[in-house]
Amino acid sequence: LKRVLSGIQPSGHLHIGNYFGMIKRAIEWQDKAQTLYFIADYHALTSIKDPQNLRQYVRKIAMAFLACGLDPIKSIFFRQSSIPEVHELAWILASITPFGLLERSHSFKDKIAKGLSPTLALFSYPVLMSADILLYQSEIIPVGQDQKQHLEIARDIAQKFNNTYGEVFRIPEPDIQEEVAVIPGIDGQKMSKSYNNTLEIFGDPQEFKRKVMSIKTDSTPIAAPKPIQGSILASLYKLVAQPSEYEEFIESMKKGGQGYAYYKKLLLEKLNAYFKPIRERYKELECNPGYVDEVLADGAYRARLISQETIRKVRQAVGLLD
Ligand code: AQP
Repeated sequence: LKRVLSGIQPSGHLHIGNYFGMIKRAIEWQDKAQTLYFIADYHALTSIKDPQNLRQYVRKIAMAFLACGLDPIKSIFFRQSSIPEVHELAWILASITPFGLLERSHSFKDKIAKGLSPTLALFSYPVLMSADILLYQSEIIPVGQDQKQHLEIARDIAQKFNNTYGEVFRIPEPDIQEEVAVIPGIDGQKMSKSYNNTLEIFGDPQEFKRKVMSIKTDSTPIAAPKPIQGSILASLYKLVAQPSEYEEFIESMKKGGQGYAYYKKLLLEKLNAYFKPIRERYKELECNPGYVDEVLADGAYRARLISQETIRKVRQAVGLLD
């Protein structure tokens, strides 16, 4: 069986970009591969400085992933910080990582442009992410397009390690689905917590409605045909509707005669119908905090069996073990 791994940062609330870009695909892999999914709480420390917030986000992201269909028997589901070996590996990988490789990271530059302070941790994020992947000998990494460069860095580091010390690591591959690689936010940029343009799946329903109704559109008059190319409404509708419903939707837009509010309401209904069962499961999980703790403890135990085996090989390879 192939080994599939992915992670999500508990740095805010789960949005539909995370769901369609990564989680949905991650859930599909559960029946075809050995799957490991984790809550990247060490990574979240680069942006979340309030301990109480971090605790809450970890719990909410864990419930969200479970509600979306993560099966804790089929998948190993754990917190990144439950596995200390990841830091040992990150240090060893850092020792062979060229500075210039990290200097080219778009994500680092973007995050600084968005106002995050340029800490050492933010700069070396791709090294810790490489350790996350390689520690579990992962082969397939379902992610959104924004993680593509990080995956390339992980591949480079794994190859460099193998060339220097002998074959220890499998070389991971990104699994990026073209149609959902970049889900647009309500302003048309990539949906992202830090752009404040997200549609949060488990947030307040009124706020969800308000955000859907404020999706950016052009100023085409009501009677005029609406452009499909670049339409955020059409892109989002396609994610949650049947193909025939989507065809009807865009045919109607092309014909004209309705204002944008009409299409926004259709989208809102479809989104709510799509996420209804997932939201119901989330509500059930909220009533059962002990269950989430148990799942994460069991996942940590199973993840650690793999991480300890890898770290032994790594220590041997680099000369830290006799
Ligand atoms: N808009 C998106 N379209 C497709 N995939 C997306 N992902 C995030 N946004 C989109 C994918 O979701 C997974 C988990 O994301 P994350 O929370 O670990 O990282 P992120 O990319 O930092 O999420 P945000 O909302 O974009 O946060 P900020 O603003 O902090 O950067 C990843 O696989 C990601 O590709």
